[in-house]
Amino acid sequence: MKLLIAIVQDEDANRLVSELMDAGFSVTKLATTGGFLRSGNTTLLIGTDDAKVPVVTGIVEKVCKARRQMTTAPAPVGGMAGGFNPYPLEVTVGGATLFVLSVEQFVKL
Ligand code: 2BA
Repeated sequence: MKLLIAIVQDEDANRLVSELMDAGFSVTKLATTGGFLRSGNTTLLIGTDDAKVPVVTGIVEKVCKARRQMTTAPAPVGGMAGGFNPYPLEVTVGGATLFVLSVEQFVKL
């Protein structure tokens, strides 16, 4: 068995959960925050058989879109004063960040 951890954009999350559930997968949805943008994203936990992992990744790939986003993440500046100043930066977020973990044991009590 595998546990897939999928970090996706909030805009894609509801449709992704619906498509996964329609395909027969169990899903847990968590509200999370990206460390770089410090803005909300969604993390899904999906436990499934090894053989079905490609089905899950296929659905994630179909639903989750890459988007460009502006940020004012703090970045280091030079000069005598040094320190951190915010400056605008454009980044491409997503489609999705996926981790696939082997599950040692799966128990429902
Ligand atoms: P954030 O950390 O908010 O990152 C959002 C986007 O900012 C990233 O998109 C990437 O394009 C950019 N970015 C992140 N760190 C950067 C840096 N040090 N310098 C320049 N640009 C940077 P994605 O790569 O698609 O990641 C989307 C979200 O997935 C991330 O949100 C984070 O919540 C999660 N994530 C991505 N890689 C991860 C990893 N290795 N471990 C844990 N979470 C991860």
